[in-house]
Amino acid sequence: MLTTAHGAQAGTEGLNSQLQSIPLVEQGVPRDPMFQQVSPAETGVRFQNRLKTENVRRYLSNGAGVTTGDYDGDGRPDIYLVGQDVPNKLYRQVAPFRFRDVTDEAGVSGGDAIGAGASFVDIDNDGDLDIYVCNYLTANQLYVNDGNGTFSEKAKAF
Ligand SMILES: [Ca+2]
Ligand SMILES: [Ca+2]
Ligand SMILES: [Ca+2]
Repeated sequence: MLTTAHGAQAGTEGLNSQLQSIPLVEQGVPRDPMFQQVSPAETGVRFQNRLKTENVRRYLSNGAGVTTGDYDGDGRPDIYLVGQDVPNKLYRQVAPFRFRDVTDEAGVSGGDAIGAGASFVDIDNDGDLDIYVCNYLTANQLYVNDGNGTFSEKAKAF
């Protein structure tokens, strides 16, 4: 027996006749996975955020980061990966799901900074994506897109 807010009592048999049981997932039917793992050999992305063991307790919990965006305007998203004890990497997508490491020619490695995160953003509103990098213990970096495959670090200027 159930009691309503008004104090009236209702039999559970009456409620049961109004309830329906609907399964959330059809059981026994395999579903297509939403994601598929693609190997570094296929993509060309070989980045690893390897930590020095002496630094594990200092900033392991901070993590690093990744951002994606089409910095060169060719219609294919590119990837910028942040390293803590390793240089950051910019991978340009040169063909569908094929990437090339263009970090050095683009000038966006982050140097010795301990990276903590990054975002693609058009900070100067000129139509191309720039890269803002957050660092641990050192100043953040702002790589402004020169429009020719290279970037200039201009955090102080902004
Ligand atoms: Ca691109
Ligand atoms: Ca820009
Ligand atoms: Ca620009």
